[in-house]
Amino acid sequence: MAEECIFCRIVAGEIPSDIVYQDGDFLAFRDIMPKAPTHVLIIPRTHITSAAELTEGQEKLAGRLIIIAKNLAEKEGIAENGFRLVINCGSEGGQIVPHLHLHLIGGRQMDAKLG
Ligand code: DGP
Repeated sequence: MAEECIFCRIVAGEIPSDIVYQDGDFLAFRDIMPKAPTHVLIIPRTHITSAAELTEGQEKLAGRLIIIAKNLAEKEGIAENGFRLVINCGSEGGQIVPHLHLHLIGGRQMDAKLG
């Protein structure tokens, strides 16, 4: 656990969150500043600063993030109409919290253009 990391503190239960999924390796909870009716963050319990820190051999972890997001999209009822998955990486990528997280966003029409 990284002491100063907000998401590590959520994993540790030190900061409350609206958890929608958890298993031994991952946690998913509702974003505190939702950009759409459904906005969930899926994170590994272990501290990985960003997607840029992923290494060869972590394919399973990276893939699980997407599978969990897809399962949650179905559970949230947004899979049929569509949804968006986003990983911001680093400062120019718009990453604010330095703990790898996948945004699952849906429940409204998304702008087709990115950025
Ligand atoms: P990013 O820009 O990709 O680093 O997005 C970080 C997201 O994390 C942002 O949408 C707001 C959310 N967030 C920040 N702090 C908290 C928190 O304490 N609880 C929850 N649930 N979400 C948070």
